[in-house]
Formats: sequence, structure tokens, C-alpha cells
Amino acid sequence: MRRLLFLLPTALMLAACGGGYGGGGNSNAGSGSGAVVQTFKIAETEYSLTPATVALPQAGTYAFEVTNRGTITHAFTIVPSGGGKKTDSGDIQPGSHKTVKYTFAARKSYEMYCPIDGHRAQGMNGTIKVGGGMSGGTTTAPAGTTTGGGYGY
Ligand SMILES: [Cu+2]
Repeated sequence: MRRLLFLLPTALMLAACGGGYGGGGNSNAGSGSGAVVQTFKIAETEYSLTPATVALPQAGTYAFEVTNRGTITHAFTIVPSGGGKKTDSGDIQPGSHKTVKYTFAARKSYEMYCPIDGHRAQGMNGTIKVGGGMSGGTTTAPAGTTTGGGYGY
């Protein structure tokens, strides 16, 4: 006896909500390439990152303004947990800062660290976790307010 499986289109309909950035026509106001969802500030010292854990509400491109508050040269690297495309700030001198942009996938975890010498092993590392978008998030970030400075839980 044979059975026919009927695939319902439900999954396709759900997937269609995912969206994505279609190449829009008229965005003159933006600076840089790619729409940045939100900017996070990271402080580096010997030997730690603050905050050491960053939660992104959804997939997309985020900017990290990394400030070296230590007394020696540091840098900032983002890499997916388990390997993948890496981005690196290059050297950040004490007292200065650099901004790194990276595009994150939903529901993945990334590592951020200082790639200089043994700094990572000494504590200059942290985790970036990406949420799944509109459902099931624990943090609700209002869209549109990017620069406010506060990262207070
Ligand atoms: Cu370092």
C-alpha cells in the first residue's frame, strides 16, 4: 500500500516573512556601505572586553565601536564560533578607537577577541549571540534608536 505525501505550503509562507535587504533605490543619507542595524560600544583593557557578552536581536549588519582603554596596543576580531569569515580591526592604539562592521546570521554565536599576542587567552575574549528576529527574544530593542550609549542591563 502506498501513501502519497502532500507537502503543505505552510513552511514556504513562513519563510517568506524573512525579508532581507533588497537593493533599495534612494538612500542618500547613509554613511558607509550596508545598513547598520545597531552600534555597540566595546571597551578593551588589559585584559578584558567590556561588555564580554553582546546579544543581537536579529540577523543583520552591526557596527562595533571598539575603544582601547588600556595602555598597550590592542585589536578586535570577530569570527563565527566554529570558524568562518573573520573580520579584524587592525591595531588600535591606547586611547583611540576603531569601528568594525560585520554581518551576522540569525541564531548563531560568534566570538570576539583581541588577536594580539596572548591577549585572548588572558581574558580579552567575549561572545556575540544573535537572536532569531521577531519571535522569542528576551531583549526588545526599539528599532531606530541606535546611538544612545547606554548598554545597561
Ligand atoms: Cu589586546
